[in-house]
Formats: sequence, structure tokens, C-alpha cells
Amino acid sequence: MKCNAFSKDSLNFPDNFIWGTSTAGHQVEGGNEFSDWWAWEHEGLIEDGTVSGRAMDYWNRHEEDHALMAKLAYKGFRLGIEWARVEPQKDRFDCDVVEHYRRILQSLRKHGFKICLTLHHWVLPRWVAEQGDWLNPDTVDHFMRYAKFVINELGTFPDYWVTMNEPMVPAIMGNLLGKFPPQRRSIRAYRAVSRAYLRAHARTYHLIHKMHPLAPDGNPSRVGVAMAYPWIEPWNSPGPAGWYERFTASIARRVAFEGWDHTISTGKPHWIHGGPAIADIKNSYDYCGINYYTRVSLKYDQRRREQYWIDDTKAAPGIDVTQMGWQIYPEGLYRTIRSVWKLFGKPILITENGIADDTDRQRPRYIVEHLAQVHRAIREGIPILGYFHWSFIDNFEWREGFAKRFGLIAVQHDDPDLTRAPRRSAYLYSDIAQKNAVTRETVETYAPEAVATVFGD
Ligand code: IFM
Repeated sequence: MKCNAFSKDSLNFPDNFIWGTSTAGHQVEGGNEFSDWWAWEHEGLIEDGTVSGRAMDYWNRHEEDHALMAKLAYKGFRLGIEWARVEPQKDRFDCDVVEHYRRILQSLRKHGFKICLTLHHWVLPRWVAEQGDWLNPDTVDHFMRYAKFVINELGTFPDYWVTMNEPMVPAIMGNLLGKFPPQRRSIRAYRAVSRAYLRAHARTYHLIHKMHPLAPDGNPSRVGVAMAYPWIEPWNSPGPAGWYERFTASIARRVAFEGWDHTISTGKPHWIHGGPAIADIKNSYDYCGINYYTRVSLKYDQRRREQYWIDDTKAAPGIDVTQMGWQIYPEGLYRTIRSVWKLFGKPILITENGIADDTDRQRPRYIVEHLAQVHRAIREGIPILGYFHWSFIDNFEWREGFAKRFGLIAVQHDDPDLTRAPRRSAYLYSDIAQKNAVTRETVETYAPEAVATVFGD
């Protein structure tokens, strides 16, 4: 990789750096009616009262979306395959669905995008959920059958594979905190589900290499996980509360990512998940996928029993927060990249980074300041292959519904035409992708308030 230089007026990125955007099937396709999330949404559990429904109708409008991405000169696209669509009932694999996905992938290829394909992004077929989801000892085998089918049918397309998106998020939110389906609050369930994810990942990793040893460019296939890396810190209150915060932060890091990373990097199960050794898990990454959004400061709060007496929503005075209430902390991306690189020594792909901001007032600054941190890591010699902004388009943000808007492209979910309206940030990102650089001129135009932080003036 040629690492281009830093000049006073331009952060130049390496040749072939992938400027992509990211999505997930359930959040944009629409009509994922045989899934556990669909059923859960219809119980009225989504905060803004919406359901995923037709979402952004990407299923039918993908060609229009791809043309828009091409017009904006984006170079890569991350999308997901929905298991609930491919196998809506046990043992019934839907060939029409696979053909439809094939057309989507062919269209991406036609436009020349690098394709990053996710096999599992939280959502299960309802029949799997009804059989006890990942707690059922057969689910990993069922997942492998689905994965084998998809790899066999569509395996020639991906430049990058993501076996799982942020596996620890549903393990925590769905099994420890009871906030996602299946709404368990059980340490035991968290551990068992985490082990199942680890087994499924390791087996999928090797299956892809066996069935498709080469990527479309003739190099060995590149398989990884898009791992959520919040930057977790204790609030540091005085006295015993501070001790509890530090203790909780160290456990929270293990629960959220260190346990998983330890198991992959050493091949030995981390105590946080327990269980027997997992065959061939060691080093089952060809690259490390980083999803980074925010810093989380853990503050003791005796009223928050359901959260193990911790409030994770507070930001210190002067720290900007997003529409989600998440702290904006660009340096956390650099620090995460460094620690992931130190642990794994593998090339890095930023598989997600972005901000919920319906007004698009914060997003330009967010983008350039985070890219400055990516560039900082590249200057230090860390091989970073690309950056996929979350998200290409507004979408269904899980528990928060459609109210939280992460898209470079705005869409009102209740607009009958679902009109695609590029935000200013879409053009900013286009400018960066075309120049393969973040230039002073670009920052002055789109985010003048960030010139000093980006260029270190
Ligand atoms: O929308 C999600 C995505 O599905 C996984 N990563 C974080 C995003 C923003 O919350």
C-alpha cells in the first residue's frame, strides 16, 4: 500500500482506497416479513411507533440507488443478505429471492463498485427464533446451511465478506439488557449466544475459503466481521462510585468486544463467554472490520437498576452529541484502529462510521474529523483499505424506528414516493471520493468549523 503524504492543505489517501457506503438488508430493503424483527415490530415496541414495512424499498429501487451512488462517484457498497428471505420456512430455500439478490449484485458490479457482503446482520427467520434462536444447539448448523447456500449461489461477487455484523450487539441488547428481541435479561443467555456466534463465524470463515478461495481480483478471499467498537470509559466520579464505574467499564469492554477479540486472536475462549475451545477459530480474520460511532462514558446511577446501576447516556459539558444522544469523539476512531491493529496485525476496513443528524448540520464536521483520524492512523503505517460511511440512505434504525436519520441521502419514510434527496454531506463525501483526499478547500466549503482540527492549524 502506498501511503500518500500529509500536506498542509490536503490529507491524501492511498491509491485504491475504497470510499464506500454501508447498509443492511432489513433496514433498507422492506418487506422482510418472515423475520423475528418484523414480528417484534408489530408488537408495538418501536419507539416512534413505526415498523420497518417497506423501509426504503431498496429491494425494488436498487438500480436507481446504485445509479445515484455512481453519479456521486462512491466506489464501494456494503449490503446484507437476509436469511429470513432466503429461507422463509425451515428447509424451503427461495430461489426467486436468490435470483433477485443476484441481480442486485450484478448491478453493483456493472457500476464498478467494490462489494462488501454481510451474511448476518442481527435478524433471524421467525422459524429460527421460534425454535429458541441462538440458544438452540441446532441453530449454528441451520445457519451454516443458509451460509453454504448463499456462498454457493452468490460467492463470486463479494470483494469483502462480513460473516456477522456486530455480533455482540444483539448478544447484549437481546440477551443481557432485554432491549432487542428476544428480550432476555440473562448473563447465561448472553454467554451461550456469544459462543454460538463465535462458532458460526469460525465455520463460515473456513467455508468461504473452501468454496471461494479467490476474490474477484484473483487475490485470496477476504473474510472478517464488522465489529462494534464503542470507546468505553468510566465517568470517574469521586469515591466508591468511581471505583464501580472503572470496574464496570473494564467488564463492559470485555462484554462488548475484548472477549470476542481475545478468542479470535488467541484461539482460546475468553472467560467472559466460557465454554469449550472452538475449532479453527484462531486468526479467522483476513481483515478487521471496525464499526465506530462514539465514546460511551459509564456513570454510576443508583436508580438504573435495569442497567446494572450504570447510566451510559451522559456526556460531559461541552461534548457535542448526535440525534441519538451519542457523544462525538473522533479520536476514539484513531485509538480503536491502533488497538485493533496492535492485537491482530491485519489490514483494517472501516465497515461503518456515521451520525444520526436529520438537519445535516453536524454531519459534515463529523465526516471530515473522523477521516482525519483515519488518515492519522494511515500516516503511522497502519494499512487501512477503505471507509464505508453509515449510511448511504436514511433507514429503519431498529428500536428507534425511522426517526433517527443516518443517511447521506434523505428519505421521508412516509413519503409515498420515497424520494431520494441527497443531503449536503452526500456531495461532501462525493468530493472526497473523487479527489481521494480531504482537502482544505473541501473542509472550508463544507465544514469550516473543522479546518483547525483537520489540518492541525
Ligand atoms: O443502524 C446500525 C447498524 O445496523 C449497525 N451499526 C450501528 C448502526 C447505527 O446505530
